[in-house]
Amino acid sequence: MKMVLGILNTDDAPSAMQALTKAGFFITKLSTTGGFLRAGNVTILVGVEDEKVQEVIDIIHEHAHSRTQLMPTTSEAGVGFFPTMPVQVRVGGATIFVLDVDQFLKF
Ligand code: 2BA
Repeated sequence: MKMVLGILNTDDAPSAMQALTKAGFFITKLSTTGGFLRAGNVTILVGVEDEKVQEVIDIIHEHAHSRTQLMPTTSEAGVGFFPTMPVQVRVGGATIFVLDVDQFLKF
């Protein structure tokens, strides 16, 4: 068994989760924050049999789109911080990790 851990853009997560649920997968959604942009994203956990991993990845891929986001920056000028031009950052639609599961128990 595997655990597919997907970090999704907040805008893509609802349709990806709807498609995964429709396909019969069980999902847990976590509200998370990216360490770099400090913007909200969505992390989903999907526990699946090994042969279903690719189907989960394909569904997420179908619904995840990369986009550019603006990152506000500041500079220190000796008299305090002031805003400078925001930097464009290319953010992927989804970052996926596939982990081995030792045990899967439900009580
Ligand atoms: P953030 O950490 O907010 O990163 C947003 C985007 O900023 C990244 O997009 C990447 O384009 C850029 N970025 C991140 N860290 C950087 C760094 N140290 N130097 C330069 N640019 C950097 P993605 O790579 O598509 O990542 C989207 C989100 O997925 C990330 O949000 C983070 O929450 C998660 N993520 C990506 N890779 C990860 C990893 N190896 N481990 C844990 N989380 C990861």
